[in-house]
Amino acid sequence: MPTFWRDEEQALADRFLNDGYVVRPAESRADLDRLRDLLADVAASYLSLPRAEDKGAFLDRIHEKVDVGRLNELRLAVIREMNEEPWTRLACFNTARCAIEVLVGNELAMQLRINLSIQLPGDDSSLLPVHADVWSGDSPYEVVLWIPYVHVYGTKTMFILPRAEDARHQARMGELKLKSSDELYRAIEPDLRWLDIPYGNVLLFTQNVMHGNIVNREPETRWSTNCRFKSVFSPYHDKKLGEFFEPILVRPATRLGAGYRLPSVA
Ligand SMILES: O=C(O)CCC(=O)C(=O)O
Ligand SMILES: [Fe+2]
Repeated sequence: MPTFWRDEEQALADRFLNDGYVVRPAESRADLDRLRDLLADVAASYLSLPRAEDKGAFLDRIHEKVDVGRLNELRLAVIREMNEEPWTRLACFNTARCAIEVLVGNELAMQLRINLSIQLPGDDSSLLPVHADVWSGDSPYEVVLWIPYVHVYGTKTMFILPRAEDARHQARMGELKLKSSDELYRAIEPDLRWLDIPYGNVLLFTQNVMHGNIVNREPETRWSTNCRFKSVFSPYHDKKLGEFFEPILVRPATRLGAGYRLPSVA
């Protein structure tokens, strides 16, 4: 039987299946820059600072302007403004649209609200210890588009457990009777990948594998957004269509099919 995959799409799919993630250049640098600039300008306005010339450097050094006490307020303000702008979800999608169509499908549901994570150096108040989102109500059919707005590396990035290692550790979790996420972290630590992602690239990953972050010990602040996509007809879990997800691309044949009624013969 001939493969129905195109070569380059097959290569992308294989990489994703093998590792559980792929890092690739943003498909639209203009959309990525526009998102980054929005984050920087909204943060500047919230902190009553002039708009920065170099938006990336401003984001990297935001810890010089805001302390942990006010961080959550800032984060919520930026999330609100980002989600009020009508163009931001489309811009996110445009950074990875072809890859998402290859990895997830071309009839898609997208998360309604984009999440933002800001991690100041030394801040232990906004951590996401090792987890797989599917353990807490996400559908295993979801793929996360994770976009960094600064160069992320070392402890400033997130870690992920590649699929094979994840399967090995998940198989042993019952027998190890790990009592805390700290113990779990110590067990998987040797196999973790710390994703070094220069600005200009995006990450797509499955939240079926373990991932998370630790205290950022680098001298710069991390800024990233995450947003989930799934095939519109794949099974939903706690995060429902219409509440958490919204269809963004439904093809004509599906519309025709969904709206069709057989003529009544009675
Ligand atoms: O941003 C991070 O460090 C973790 C993100 C995460 O856990 C997620 O998007 O599911
Ligand atoms: Fe997660």
